[in-house]
Amino acid sequence: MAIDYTERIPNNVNLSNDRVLQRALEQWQPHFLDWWREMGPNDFAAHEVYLRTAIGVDSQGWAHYGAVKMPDYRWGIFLADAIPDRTIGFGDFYGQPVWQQVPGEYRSQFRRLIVTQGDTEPASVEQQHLLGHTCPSLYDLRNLFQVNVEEGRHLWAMVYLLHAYFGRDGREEAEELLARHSGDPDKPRILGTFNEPVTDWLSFFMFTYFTDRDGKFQLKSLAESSFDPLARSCRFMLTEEAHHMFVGETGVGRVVRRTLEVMKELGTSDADAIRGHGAIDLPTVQRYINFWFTSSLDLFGSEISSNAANSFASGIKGRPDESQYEDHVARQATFELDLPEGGAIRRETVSLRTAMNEVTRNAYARDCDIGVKRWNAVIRKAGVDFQFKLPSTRFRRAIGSWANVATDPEGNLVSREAYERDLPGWIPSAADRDFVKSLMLRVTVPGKMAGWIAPPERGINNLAIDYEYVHLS
Ligand code: BYC
Repeated sequence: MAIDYTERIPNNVNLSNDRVLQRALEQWQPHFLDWWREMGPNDFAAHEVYLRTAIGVDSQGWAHYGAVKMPDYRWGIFLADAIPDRTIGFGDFYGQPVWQQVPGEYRSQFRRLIVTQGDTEPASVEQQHLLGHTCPSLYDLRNLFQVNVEEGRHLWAMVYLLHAYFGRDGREEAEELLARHSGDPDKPRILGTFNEPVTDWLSFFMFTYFTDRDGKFQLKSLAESSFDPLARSCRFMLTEEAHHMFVGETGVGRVVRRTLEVMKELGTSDADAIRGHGAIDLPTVQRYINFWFTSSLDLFGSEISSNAANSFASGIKGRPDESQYEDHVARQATFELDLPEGGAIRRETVSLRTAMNEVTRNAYARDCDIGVKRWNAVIRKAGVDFQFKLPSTRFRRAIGSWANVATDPEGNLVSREAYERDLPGWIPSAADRDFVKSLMLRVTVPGKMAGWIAPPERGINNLAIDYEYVHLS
């Protein structure tokens, strides 16, 4: 169904046919806009930004590009088209028709997942609240704002589901989504990573590479859901999410390219010399990778989880790309994993259903490695003897079986003392962060880049790199 932009809330869910729901969402809308003004990139509210907006949900040309002031962005409710006669693709109800309503017995489980998903969206906007002030170029500034407005829209996607299918509880949860704030000591965001500050652009690129990729895998799992409106919301969100990971992969890649240029110019790999020349040495980039990859691994939950088993059994949340598996019921299937036990590592066989978080985490880690290999290929081509490596999924974990287990980045058990001693060299130290922050000086001349990052290969939507993507004057 086409998106109706004549409505106060653009939508393709026939909102005007349900006056009660429409009114409830129209009451939430000003609260969202107040939140955006307070917690979003509001210092740039008066400037036009070259943004894409969804105009349809099909694969051809869903996006329209144009100059928009962010508060005028048309946030709305867009579901991917329904798949006719879709049936449940996994779990105990495998093969039965998908649900258009939430069955009472699964209501709280669905609500918990939708709230958790919804909570991450405004959280990320809050984390990036002030980044615009230190943009390395107008191109990057525009990308930041594109990511921000789309995260705002993803919040709308979850709020629609809460309002439309969870009655009063859902409306209260929708209010709470605007009341919790990233890093707030009293009312923090639900998941750990979304309370980490993102105050420099290297962290932003790492966040969009690693943390948005968790978004990709969680959305893929929810896109399999037996609750069809949730599945359709997530399918459309996935199309928007791809750009965020592109920003991360190319962002880190451009940092690496610039560092390689400086290394070549100076004829050295000495970190101090590279830093002295205003670029970020590769070991520092590796430490940022270590930090953001491990923090994002926690977002998949525990290795062994009864929540995950229940969600799979009832068809609430599947595996990403469920269709690639042969056994969609997984009642008898088992899964082997390594667990820490009394200072040693033990291989254990558990029910596959309880290990669904680990299955998804492993798929995520493999996907993360693809970009790392691309960055490494650029380094190799430059003739530099250095390669990035993802740390082990056991390293620096705060959630699950490996939480608070002392390991090195390779995943070998080490003493607590050795861990405490070596950790500052494995993740960004205060000095690393201060150095990276010292580079964050705003560059806003069209086409110009800060000295620590190479230009992108091409502009947005086939425009030139020196196009004025944000009108600051
Ligand atoms: N921090 O059985 P467990 C995105 C909680 S990112 C704090 O281990 P379960 C985006 C868990 O909630 C994608 N708490 O795991 C990216 C549970 O609490 P309750 C976001 C954590 O339940 C960038 C308890 O521990 N979407 O879209 O199987 C920018 C035991 O849970 C953490 C989703 O996450 C943590 N890291 O799975 C913008 C999808 N991990 O309920 C956006 C929805 C676990 O007992 N969420 N806990 O109080 C889920 O599917 C699941 O809630 C989880 C955990 C995968 C997070």
